[in-house]
Amino acid sequence: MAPFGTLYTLSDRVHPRTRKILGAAALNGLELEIPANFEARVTNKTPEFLAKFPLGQIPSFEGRSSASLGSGSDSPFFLAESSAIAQYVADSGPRREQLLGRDAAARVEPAVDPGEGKAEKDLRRWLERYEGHLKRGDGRAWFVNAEAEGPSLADLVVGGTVLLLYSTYMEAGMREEYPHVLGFYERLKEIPELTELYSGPLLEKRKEPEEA
Ligand SMILES: N[C@@H](CCC(=O)N[C@@H](CS)C(=O)NCC(=O)O)C(=O)O
Repeated sequence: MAPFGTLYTLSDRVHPRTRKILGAAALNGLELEIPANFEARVTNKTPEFLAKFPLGQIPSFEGRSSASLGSGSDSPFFLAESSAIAQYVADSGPRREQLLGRDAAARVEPAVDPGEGKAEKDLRRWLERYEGHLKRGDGRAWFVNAEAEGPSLADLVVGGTVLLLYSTYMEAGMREEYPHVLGFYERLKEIPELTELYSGPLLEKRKEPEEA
Protein backbone atom coordinates (compact mmCIF):
# COMPACT_ATOMS: atom_id res chain seq x y z
CA MET A 1 0.00 0.00 0.00
CA ALA A 2 1.28 3.49 -0.81
CA PRO A 3 2.34 5.60 2.16
CA PHE A 4 -0.32 7.94 3.52
CA GLY A 5 1.92 10.93 2.82
CA THR A 6 5.41 12.37 2.96
CA LEU A 7 6.75 14.01 6.09
CA TYR A 8 9.66 16.35 5.47
CA THR A 9 11.84 16.25 8.54
CA LEU A 10 15.15 14.87 9.81
CA SER A 11 15.61 11.30 8.66
CA ASP A 12 18.36 10.28 11.10
CA ARG A 13 16.46 10.97 14.33
CA VAL A 14 13.03 11.93 15.63
CA HIS A 15 12.69 15.69 15.60
CA PRO A 16 10.78 16.68 18.78
CA ARG A 17 8.12 18.49 16.74
CA THR A 18 7.37 15.32 14.80
CA ARG A 19 6.92 12.90 17.71
CA LYS A 20 3.20 13.63 18.10
CA ILE A 21 2.72 13.22 14.31
CA LEU A 22 4.57 9.89 14.22
CA GLY A 23 2.71 8.73 17.33
CA ALA A 24 -0.68 9.53 15.77
CA ALA A 25 0.38 7.77 12.54
CA ALA A 26 1.54 4.69 14.46
CA LEU A 27 -1.71 4.42 16.42
CA ASN A 28 -3.74 4.91 13.24
CA GLY A 29 -1.61 2.40 11.31
CA LEU A 30 -0.63 5.00 8.70
CA GLU A 31 2.75 4.90 7.01
CA LEU A 32 4.53 8.21 6.53
CA GLU A 33 7.42 8.42 4.11
CA ILE A 34 10.39 10.44 5.40
CA PRO A 35 12.76 11.18 2.49
CA ALA A 36 16.23 9.86 3.33
CA ASN A 37 17.90 12.58 1.28
CA PHE A 38 16.25 15.44 3.18
CA GLU A 39 18.89 17.85 4.47
CA ALA A 40 17.77 20.35 7.08
CA ARG A 41 18.32 24.01 6.17
CA VAL A 42 19.25 22.95 2.60
CA THR A 43 16.32 20.96 1.15
CA ASN A 44 13.77 23.15 2.91
CA LYS A 45 15.25 26.30 1.37
CA THR A 46 15.12 25.11 -2.26
CA PRO A 47 12.68 26.82 -4.67
CA GLU A 48 10.85 23.48 -5.10
CA PHE A 49 10.29 23.15 -1.37
CA LEU A 50 9.36 26.83 -0.92
CA ALA A 51 6.83 26.52 -3.74
CA LYS A 52 5.01 23.93 -1.61
CA PHE A 53 5.74 25.35 1.83
CA PRO A 54 6.42 29.12 1.69
CA LEU A 55 7.87 29.34 5.22
CA GLY A 56 10.40 26.60 4.45
CA GLN A 57 10.10 25.04 7.89
CA ILE A 58 10.07 21.50 9.17
CA PRO A 59 8.08 19.46 9.75
CA SER A 60 6.02 19.83 6.58
CA PHE A 61 3.60 17.31 5.12
CA GLU A 62 2.63 16.44 1.55
CA GLY A 63 -0.59 14.48 1.23
CA ARG A 64 -1.18 11.99 -1.54
CA SER A 65 -4.86 12.59 -1.80
CA SER A 66 -6.96 15.50 -0.74
CA ALA A 67 -10.31 13.86 -1.36
CA SER A 68 -11.31 14.69 2.20
CA LEU A 69 -10.58 18.36 1.47
CA GLY A 70 -12.82 18.30 -1.59
CA SER A 71 -10.19 18.78 -4.28
CA GLY A 72 -10.11 15.42 -6.00
CA SER A 73 -8.56 12.13 -5.05
CA ASP A 74 -5.21 12.60 -6.75
CA SER A 75 -4.33 16.22 -6.20
CA PRO A 76 -1.45 16.66 -3.78
CA PHE A 77 -1.88 19.05 -0.91
CA PHE A 78 0.50 20.61 1.54
CA LEU A 79 0.32 21.17 5.26
CA ALA A 80 2.74 23.09 7.47
CA GLU A 81 2.77 23.41 11.30
CA SER A 82 3.39 20.31 13.37
CA SER A 83 0.13 20.62 15.34
CA ALA A 84 -1.96 20.92 12.18
CA ILE A 85 -0.21 17.91 10.65
CA ALA A 86 -0.70 15.90 13.84
CA GLN A 87 -4.41 16.77 13.89
CA TYR A 88 -4.79 15.75 10.25
CA VAL A 89 -2.98 12.44 10.74
CA ALA A 90 -4.96 11.76 13.92
CA ASP A 91 -8.20 12.47 12.05
CA SER A 92 -7.36 10.15 9.14
CA GLY A 93 -7.40 6.65 10.57
CA PRO A 94 -9.42 4.12 12.53
CA ARG A 95 -8.43 5.50 15.93
CA ARG A 96 -9.51 9.09 15.24
CA GLU A 97 -12.02 9.10 18.07
CA GLN A 98 -9.47 7.86 20.58
CA LEU A 99 -6.94 10.42 19.36
CA LEU A 100 -9.19 13.44 18.99
CA GLY A 101 -11.86 12.76 21.56
CA ARG A 102 -15.58 12.97 21.26
CA ASP A 103 -16.04 16.58 22.24
CA ALA A 104 -14.47 19.94 21.63
CA ALA A 105 -12.88 20.16 25.09
CA ALA A 106 -10.71 17.16 24.29
CA ARG A 107 -9.35 18.99 21.27
CA VAL A 108 -8.06 21.95 23.24
CA GLU A 109 -5.32 20.14 25.10
CA PRO A 110 -3.21 19.16 22.08
CA ALA A 111 -2.69 22.81 21.25
CA VAL A 112 -0.86 23.31 24.54
CA ASP A 113 2.85 22.65 24.35
CA PRO A 114 4.05 24.61 27.35
CA GLY A 115 7.42 22.95 27.84
CA GLU A 116 9.17 24.73 25.01
CA GLY A 117 11.95 27.15 25.85
CA LYS A 118 10.82 27.90 29.38
CA ALA A 119 12.78 28.87 32.51
CA GLU A 120 12.86 26.41 35.42
CA LYS A 121 10.17 28.19 37.44
CA ASP A 122 7.82 28.04 34.46
CA LEU A 123 8.64 24.39 33.86
CA ARG A 124 7.90 23.58 37.49
CA ARG A 125 4.57 25.42 37.20
CA TRP A 126 3.80 23.35 34.11
CA LEU A 127 4.82 20.09 35.85
CA GLU A 128 2.70 20.93 38.91
CA ARG A 129 -0.27 21.66 36.71
CA TYR A 130 -0.02 18.30 34.96
CA GLU A 131 0.87 16.41 38.14
CA GLY A 132 -2.35 17.81 39.66
CA HIS A 133 -4.39 16.93 36.59
CA LEU A 134 -3.18 13.32 36.56
CA LYS A 135 -3.69 12.98 40.34
CA ARG A 136 -7.41 13.82 40.13
CA GLY A 137 -9.78 11.26 41.61
CA ASP A 138 -7.99 7.96 42.00
CA GLY A 139 -5.36 9.06 39.51
CA ARG A 140 -5.96 9.46 35.81
CA ALA A 141 -4.22 7.29 33.24
CA TRP A 142 -4.60 9.77 30.38
CA PHE A 143 -5.22 13.48 30.06
CA VAL A 144 -8.53 13.19 28.21
CA ASN A 145 -9.59 9.56 27.82
CA ALA A 146 -10.56 6.87 30.27
CA GLU A 147 -7.79 4.33 30.82
CA ALA A 148 -9.34 1.66 28.55
CA GLU A 149 -9.72 4.11 25.66
CA GLY A 150 -5.97 4.62 25.41
CA PRO A 151 -3.95 7.79 24.82
CA SER A 152 -5.25 10.70 22.79
CA LEU A 153 -3.33 13.28 20.81
CA ALA A 154 -3.12 15.35 24.02
CA ASP A 155 -1.09 12.55 25.60
CA LEU A 156 1.17 12.33 22.55
CA VAL A 157 1.86 16.08 22.77
CA VAL A 158 2.43 16.20 26.53
CA GLY A 159 4.40 12.93 26.41
CA GLY A 160 6.73 14.45 23.81
CA THR A 161 7.38 17.46 26.02
CA VAL A 162 7.93 15.20 29.05
CA LEU A 163 10.45 13.12 27.11
CA LEU A 164 12.26 16.27 26.01
CA LEU A 165 12.48 17.40 29.65
CA TYR A 166 13.56 13.95 30.86
CA SER A 167 16.25 13.64 28.23
CA THR A 168 17.69 17.15 28.43
CA TYR A 169 16.88 18.65 31.80
CA MET A 170 15.37 16.46 34.54
CA GLU A 171 17.60 13.81 36.10
CA ALA A 172 16.05 10.87 38.00
CA GLY A 173 15.63 12.70 41.35
CA MET A 174 13.72 15.55 39.75
CA ARG A 175 11.59 13.14 37.69
CA GLU A 176 10.50 11.45 40.92
CA GLU A 177 9.30 14.76 42.37
CA TYR A 178 6.38 14.43 39.93
CA PRO A 179 5.35 10.76 40.31
CA HIS A 180 2.09 10.99 38.37
CA VAL A 181 3.81 12.60 35.40
CA LEU A 182 6.49 9.91 35.59
CA GLY A 183 3.82 7.18 35.77
CA PHE A 184 2.03 8.74 32.80
CA TYR A 185 5.26 8.73 30.77
CA GLU A 186 5.98 5.08 31.65
CA ARG A 187 2.39 4.12 30.72
CA LEU A 188 2.63 5.90 27.36
CA LYS A 189 5.90 4.10 26.63
CA GLU A 190 4.25 0.75 27.33
CA ILE A 191 1.88 1.16 24.35
CA PRO A 192 3.59 -1.09 21.79
CA GLU A 193 3.16 1.34 18.87
CA LEU A 194 4.76 4.12 20.94
CA THR A 195 7.55 2.34 22.79
CA GLU A 196 10.39 3.14 20.42
CA LEU A 197 9.17 6.63 19.65
CA TYR A 198 8.90 7.67 23.30
CA SER A 199 11.98 5.91 24.72
CA GLY A 200 15.06 7.70 26.12
CA PRO A 201 17.96 7.92 26.61
CA LEU A 202 17.01 9.82 29.75
CA LEU A 203 19.30 12.31 31.46
CA GLU A 204 21.77 10.93 34.03
CA LYS A 205 23.09 14.12 35.53
CA ARG A 206 21.51 17.48 35.25
CA LYS A 207 23.23 20.69 34.19
CA GLU A 208 22.82 23.58 36.60
CA PRO A 209 19.77 25.61 35.59
CA GLU A 210 20.27 29.07 34.17
CA GLU A 211 18.70 31.87 36.17
CA ALA A 212 15.64 33.36 34.50
N1 LIG B 1 5.28 26.21 14.76
C1 LIG B 1 6.03 25.41 13.82
C2 LIG B 1 7.50 25.71 14.02
C3 LIG B 1 8.37 25.03 12.99
C4 LIG B 1 9.82 25.42 13.14
O1 LIG B 1 10.16 26.44 13.75
N2 LIG B 1 10.70 24.61 12.54
C5 LIG B 1 12.11 24.90 12.58
C6 LIG B 1 12.87 23.68 13.06
S1 LIG B 1 12.54 23.38 14.76
C7 LIG B 1 12.59 25.24 11.18
O2 LIG B 1 12.19 24.62 10.23
N3 LIG B 1 13.45 26.24 11.09
C8 LIG B 1 14.02 26.65 9.86
C9 LIG B 1 13.51 27.98 9.43
O3 LIG B 1 12.64 28.55 10.12
O4 LIG B 1 14.01 28.45 8.43
C10 LIG B 1 5.70 23.93 14.02
O5 LIG B 1 5.34 23.54 15.14
O6 LIG B 1 5.78 23.19 13.05
